[in-house]
Amino acid sequence: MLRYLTAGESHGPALVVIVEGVPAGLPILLEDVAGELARRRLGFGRGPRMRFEQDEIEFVGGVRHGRTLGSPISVIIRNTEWPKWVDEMSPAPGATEKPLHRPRPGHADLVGMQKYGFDDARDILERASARETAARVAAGAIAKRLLSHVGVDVISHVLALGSARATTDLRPKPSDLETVDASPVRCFDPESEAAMIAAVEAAAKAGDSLGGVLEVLGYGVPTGLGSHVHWDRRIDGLIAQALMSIQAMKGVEIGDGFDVARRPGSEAHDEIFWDDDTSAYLRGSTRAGGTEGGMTTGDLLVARAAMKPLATLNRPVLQTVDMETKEQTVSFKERTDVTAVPAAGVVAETMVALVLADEALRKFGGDSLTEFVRNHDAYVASLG
Ligand code: EPS
Repeated sequence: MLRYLTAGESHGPALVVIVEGVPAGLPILLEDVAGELARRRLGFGRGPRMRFEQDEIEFVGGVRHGRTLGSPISVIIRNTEWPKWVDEMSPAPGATEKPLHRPRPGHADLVGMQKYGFDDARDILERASARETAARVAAGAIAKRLLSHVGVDVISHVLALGSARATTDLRPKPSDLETVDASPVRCFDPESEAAMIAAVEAAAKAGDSLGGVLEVLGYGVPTGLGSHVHWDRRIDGLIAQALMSIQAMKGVEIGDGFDVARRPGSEAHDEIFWDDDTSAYLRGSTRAGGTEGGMTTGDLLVARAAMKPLATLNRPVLQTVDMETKEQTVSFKERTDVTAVPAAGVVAETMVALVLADEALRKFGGDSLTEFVRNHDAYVASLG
């Protein structure tokens, strides 16, 4: 329904994304994409590159006069860092003078070199880098615009950074997103924010890195996206795969996730009520995260992802092997972020929005935005 493909290396000339399946007539501006890309650069703990690199973007297909044509949309994101890398990353025949052969534990370096037959880790790390998520976020900006026409908002916030965790159960609403983005760690709980900032400062001082947990919330998601009929149509499975595909993610929970496993059945589910005022079914809780039987229930969608600390350390201490000499050593040093958890929340929104847009297109179809919205509205009305 909605397909997308990214290309490009972290220090190459540009990243490119092609998004196919977006209905015609969707208003979209370069500013919409630029705004999401700017959000992805947010966050205390990111490295210097985030300060000096601009995401220079251009539509190279699929958009005319501020709206989509129904044809594949292509966005190019130029790396303003490229001039410094022209020789090192040149596509012309040649060789590097600085091959990297002390692979970082926790990164794609070693296994990538083994699998693809390279002896320079740069041949792997350039594509494994989370810079690639800029291209996903450009696609996600388009998915979010589409979803906004059927009343869906996807937002995120940070629940934990290292051992500092949010102490309240407060969840931001779409109208709170500016407040979340204004927090240096994208945390909605002001009391925990200070502890998170302190954790990043301490890690930076130690030359170390930090992971964390982020939560994605989907508001206004229609009932019945995904399906119970087959394993690869289950929306919770699709969301888990999409979130886990983000670089450095090691765990995903839908709703209360692992905590549900510790409760008896009588306390583990979202009970069903009828609301006379709105003539709709109501749930008193979000334990299942807005999914049941592989379908969205129409309630708040809740998904969390756990990110491991970045594998590149400013003070490399992790043991590795020099692949040329087989001597025990420490991994090579690359410029890096202390943490990218606040930015990863924006990438996680993107991935969930892309899954929801894909499933909404599968359910409602439509070659034009008008048709898509009409089909959605008729279905929602039919639910009574
Ligand atoms: C990254 C390392 C850093 C990050 C980069 C991802 O890049 P550099 O080594 O060039 O400073 O800044 O992230 C981005 C450029 C981005 O846009 O997110 C890594 O090793 O994955």
